[in-house]
Amino acid sequence: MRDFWNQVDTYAKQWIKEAGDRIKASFSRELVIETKSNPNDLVTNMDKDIEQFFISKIKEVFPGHRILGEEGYGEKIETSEGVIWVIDPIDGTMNFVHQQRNFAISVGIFENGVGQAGFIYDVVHDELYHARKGKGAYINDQQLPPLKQVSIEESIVSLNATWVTENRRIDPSVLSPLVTRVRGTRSYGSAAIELAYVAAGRLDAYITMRLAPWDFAAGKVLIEELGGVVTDLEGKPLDILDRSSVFVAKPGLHEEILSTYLSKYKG
Ligand code: 2AM
Ligand code: CA
Ligand code: CA
Ligand code: CA
Repeated sequence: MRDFWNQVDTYAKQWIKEAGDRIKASFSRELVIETKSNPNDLVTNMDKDIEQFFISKIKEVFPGHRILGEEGYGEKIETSEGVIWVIDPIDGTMNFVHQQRNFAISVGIFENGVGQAGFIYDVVHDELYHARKGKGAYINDQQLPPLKQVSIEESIVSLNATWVTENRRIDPSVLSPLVTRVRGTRSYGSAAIELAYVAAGRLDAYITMRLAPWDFAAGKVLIEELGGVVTDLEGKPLDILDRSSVFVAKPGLHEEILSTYLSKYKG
């Protein structure tokens, strides 16, 4: 069994690096940009190309594994049995298009609903965040220490300004007192990068109102391996097959923000 997961890990890393090289090579070519659900929801030929690249590799080496990907080239998945690769080929497509940075490849591998491996690759910085359940978490070859407790006053919380202005998902009065109290707020525009930064201790918490499984799958494995807490905004566990709000934080800080601020949120 250990050999099996080592093999999965080795292939995953190799394919993620290859996918990163394909993305870097695309910087010198013109992108084909389309919109999805609304004019700000972008998808490019590279999002599709990278997802198809992963699917062809996985199908070749692990034909029994199933794949859930944002661009829909995987299969329709209704149960969490067996091994499922949850893939976001480019997380932060808007950043990819406008900035050519602050995007990542995100791959989470689950077995019977339990996260076994997580990979977030910040292609431009060549930083691969990865974790294996029970075996530690790393940035490239450097092992990450367990997450430590921190007070609200000393914490940096990542959230989008949308959630403290009028929007249809959360009353602005829930999070604005938290924003006033924390040391600072940030927003990077890539859920995967924000989750990786919580794992690395660069952020203390991340709050967002709607993510899909491919946005949080890898980050959940990474953060939980380091003792961080991953739930929705009501404090409930995330289902790896469902869209959800997401609240991740260092231990202690999670409980404090949940009881002091998020208890006022009605989902
Ligand atoms: P994406 O770039 O893979 O679409 C942007 O704030 C973050 O939210 C990104 O991680 C983005 O992932 C994600 N996201 C989820 N649903 C989205 C949507 N409908 N439109 C834009 N970004 C979305
Ligand atoms: Ca998208
Ligand atoms: Ca995404
Ligand atoms: Ca994406």
